[in-house]
Amino acid sequence: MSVTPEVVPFTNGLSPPTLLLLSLVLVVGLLIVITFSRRKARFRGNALLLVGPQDSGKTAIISTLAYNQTLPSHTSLQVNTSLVPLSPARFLPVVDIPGHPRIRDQFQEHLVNARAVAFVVDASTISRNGTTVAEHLHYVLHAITSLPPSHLAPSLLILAHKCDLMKTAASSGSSTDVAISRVRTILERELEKRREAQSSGMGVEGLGAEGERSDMGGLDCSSPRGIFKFADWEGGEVDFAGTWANVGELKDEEKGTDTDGLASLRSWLEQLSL
Ligand SMILES: Nc1nc2c(ncn2[C@@H]2O[C@H](COP(=O)(O)OP(=O)(O)O)[C@@H](O)[C@H]2O)c(=O)[nH]1
Ligand SMILES: [Mg+2]
Repeated sequence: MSVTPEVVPFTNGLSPPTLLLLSLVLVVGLLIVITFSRRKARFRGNALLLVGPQDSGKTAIISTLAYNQTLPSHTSLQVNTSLVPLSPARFLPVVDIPGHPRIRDQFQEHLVNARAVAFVVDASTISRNGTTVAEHLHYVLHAITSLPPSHLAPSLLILAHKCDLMKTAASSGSSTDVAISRVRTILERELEKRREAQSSGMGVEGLGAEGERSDMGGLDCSSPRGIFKFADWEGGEVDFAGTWANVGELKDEEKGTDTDGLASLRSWLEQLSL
């Protein structure tokens, strides 16, 4: 004798208001799950990229961070990666991307793995090189703002480096403050020139011989009339720090408490939740 099991819908015995409530809870639950999974899907890498013009000091910075010494300098034509110890048991992959125009395009490949980007500027020569340094920075700003929406933009730090070479009058404050304000002012002025040239349809200088990129974006600002200011940059927050690497030219009394000149970079890295 076979027994046919009676199929009872589980909703039996539930009053319509309860049913309505149940389906509401279900829909809200689903929405929450979808939102969270979307958020999780936004990807951000874990590396620090060191970019910037040739000879600005990127290799000196990475070797000081990784090995506590600067190695004899040679023009590098290769991307360099090192694991840098942060606080105990935390290691940060740092990628040094040479500024040579032919190699700097590799920046974009590494950008997808970046938690942070440090644009290294030689503060002692920025007054002379402002235009070309700004052109390079424009390229970096453009690349950051062109990341797909599935990516969280990396944090951006502009390093006014070689602060030890800044000749400052005693009255004008510490050499790092002077270096930072000079780098900020000059780059803002040069980037504003590029933005203005673009918006008036004149186009801007291309990047080296490899191609005109007058369509490069990345300079949008929320300020009145869109004037370029780092504080108003729509691509995210831009931080500044002043550093120097110990290349053996500093006397002990000039070093103060910062023994290798990179304390401000280290503390910036510590506050990123890596
Ligand atoms: N005085 C001084 N020289 C530096 C500093 N950092 C780097 N240099 C020198 O600047 C030159 C270029 O540095 P390097 O790290 O090779 O620059 P990169 O091309 O950006 O990798 C080398 O001769 C370094 O010794 C610094 O903070 N102060
Ligand atoms: Mg180098």
